Amino acid sequence: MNKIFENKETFIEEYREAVKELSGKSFEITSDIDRFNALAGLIASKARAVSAETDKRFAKDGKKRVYYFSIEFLIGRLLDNYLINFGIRDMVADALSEMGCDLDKLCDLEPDAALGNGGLGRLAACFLDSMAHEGIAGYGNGMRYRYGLFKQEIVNGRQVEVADEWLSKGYPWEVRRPDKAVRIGFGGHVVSHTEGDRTFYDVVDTQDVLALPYDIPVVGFGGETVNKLRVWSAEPIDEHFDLDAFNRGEYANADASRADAEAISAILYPNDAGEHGRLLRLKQEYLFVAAGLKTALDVFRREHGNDWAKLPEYVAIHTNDTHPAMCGPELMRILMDEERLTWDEAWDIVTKTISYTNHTILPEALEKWPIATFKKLLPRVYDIIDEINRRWRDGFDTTQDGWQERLRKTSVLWDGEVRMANLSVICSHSVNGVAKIHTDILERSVLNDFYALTPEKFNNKTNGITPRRFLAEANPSYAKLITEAIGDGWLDNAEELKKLVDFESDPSFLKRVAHSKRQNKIRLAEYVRRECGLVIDPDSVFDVQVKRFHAYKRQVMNIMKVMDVYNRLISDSSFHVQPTTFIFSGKAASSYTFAKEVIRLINSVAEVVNNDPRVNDLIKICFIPNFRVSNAQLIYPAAEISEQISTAGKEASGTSNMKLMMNGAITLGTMDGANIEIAQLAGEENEKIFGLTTPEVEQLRASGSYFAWDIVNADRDRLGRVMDELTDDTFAKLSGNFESIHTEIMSNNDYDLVLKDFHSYVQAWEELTSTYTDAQAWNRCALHNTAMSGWFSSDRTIREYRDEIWHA
Ligand code: 26Q
Repeated sequence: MNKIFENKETFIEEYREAVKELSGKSFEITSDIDRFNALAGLIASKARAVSAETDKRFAKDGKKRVYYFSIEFLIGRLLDNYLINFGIRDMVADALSEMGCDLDKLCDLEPDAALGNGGLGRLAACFLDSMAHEGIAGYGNGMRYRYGLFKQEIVNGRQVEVADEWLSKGYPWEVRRPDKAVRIGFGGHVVSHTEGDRTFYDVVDTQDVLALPYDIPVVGFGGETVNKLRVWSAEPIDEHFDLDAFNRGEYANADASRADAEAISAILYPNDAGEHGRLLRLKQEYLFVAAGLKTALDVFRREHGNDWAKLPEYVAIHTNDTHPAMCGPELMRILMDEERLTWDEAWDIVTKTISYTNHTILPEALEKWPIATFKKLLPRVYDIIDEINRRWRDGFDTTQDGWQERLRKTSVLWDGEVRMANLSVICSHSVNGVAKIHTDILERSVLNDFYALTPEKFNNKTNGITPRRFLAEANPSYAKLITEAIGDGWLDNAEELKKLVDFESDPSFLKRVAHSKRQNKIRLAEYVRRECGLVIDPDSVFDVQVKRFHAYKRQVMNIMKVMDVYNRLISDSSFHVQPTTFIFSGKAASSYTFAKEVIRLINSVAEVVNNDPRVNDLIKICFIPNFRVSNAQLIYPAAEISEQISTAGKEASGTSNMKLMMNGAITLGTMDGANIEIAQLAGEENEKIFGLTTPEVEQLRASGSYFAWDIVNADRDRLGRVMDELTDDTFAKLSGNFESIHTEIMSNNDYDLVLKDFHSYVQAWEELTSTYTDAQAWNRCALHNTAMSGWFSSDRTIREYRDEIWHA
């Protein structure tokens, strides 16, 4: 363990000094925000010192460097996490309390860096944690958005988006590095000149912006390795400030070039299909790719000189989805146009250096760009893509049956569009999915034509989560109990959680498990009372679905289940349920009308149900606004049922399923994504699985014999009633009925199979909750889930990437 403070006394001394330096005042009269900034600043400076040592060690050892390119890093808050990873959390909490100050309160003041949408961005953040823990020289490369993902407010049941000004109070973790700025050219045109038998290309008349890096330290658990996350901000090249315009009173015009450049890193785009084709998004993608590659190549050159053939030996470039797909053509451009390698030399290096992870099989989510847009913005990169495509076609074996169809499906350029997934596959030596079934689907269908040509490129890397943040930090009472039972080795090696199996038949231990869960439920109930003004009962079952809103995730099926339960409670006196609090949280992309209507439906049903004295002590519905990493850390530990109910074949992996499992929630889910591996590890008897499987979904669709109306008509009493209530005024109390949801489901013949799976879902829920009264059996099952969750540590995932993809 790296000791960054001699002892508590030296910590207090240094901390007082830091507070004084930052605020000019002595500790006693400073505000909490000054105290937070000084503490984070102090830890950040220690982290940077260890980072410099780490870097020296890596350089001396000739370590391969791994660059993780991701347009999102959903890192959340860092202070608590870094104190845990440095192994000084208890000491610092103690010291602060001696100083009359509460560490938790200070941690709560940290802005929640929301530089990501959901799963993909949080995965990137967990990977940074695990790379540092595993001692990998791993660096994040991403974007520094001025506004993170919007803040969600709920007004009259509806989602309202508010700008997230996360930088407004300063951000103590980052260091601006103007010395490492990179000039990025957009537009212009390609010129060529010949030297001997070679032609060289260049782009002239470009409009340039400056990519400015900010470095954030990444502290690995154990404190031995501190890596870096580098995020890029766009700025004007030089101050094109127009004094004449300013003096004429045209203030906006005077600073126009600044505004144009800064727009590139102003906002994070939502993960909604409707956002494709925005020029600014393409600029973002190129900016962080071009600037990040420049960083990686500069480091390589410094350490290994100009022997580019050695690049794959010392550098791995990993592309998180297709958003960094320009890594391929941009690296080709640098190696050919700037370093003067031939195409063949450069191509060999590029394909040995780059690897690609796919995160979705939804066809509407596969990234495509109009060729015309692309060519105009990035003419040279486009020409290289054109050449990659031409060579790909030329290499086709036209003696094989069906080659034309295969060519159509694998081409990068088709129908006037650049297909980024195909570009990513062709430029990579490795292509992976994020759960076993997801990789199977990629191989069997979405990328089947590539798989047929190069099966050896394909591999699976089931996602993982960091147990430091999602167990140790989020759930301190459970973590303490676990450590008392099995020691603290699980922090380092989460597979040690398996030792908890020995305690599954220990009634007194199970009672303590239940006690910790109850404390976490009380903690969440207090948060809910503060944030929503709603009182929820910690003795009810906490049934939780928290994730982005999307049709395939089927939050609508969940709330329809609640509507059905409510209907039966008020009309059937023989019907009983286990008292339950249905907890929802998550954001919908601002242009995704259906998803936003589902949020309004949940809040509208809540309004009616929560105010109906007939059911009040039985069911409550709670929508927690503004789901983000910080409140997720309160929600997961309090959950007892983990709702993972996507249509089979649609959720690539899911990671909230893993976070909930690790915190002792029981999965109520379909056989989709990583739910399958969860059920295998924990045993199906310790989860509740329902609904159609992927092959059944495929068969049903292919048969053409599915008629949504038949399902509704076959069950007028319950499903029919729920559907009717979407269009009548039962739940139209806040702002109108839900005709649009009804229409969306029926006019698409129940595309997401909400109606088809409804019955088995409600039944599974009833069966599962009916077992809640046997507290001991329930707690045993909860503990078993935690015990078997260790495999889902992102440390395991990262070791697989290291050994099988990066060879680092
Ligand atoms: C693309 C083009 C233009 C604008 C936005 C986007 C965009 C942005 C973000 C497209 C997709 C995303 C995010 C996708 C995502 O989070 N996918 C999830 O990744 C997780 C980690 O692998 C999986 O566990 C989830 O199953 C998957 O849905």
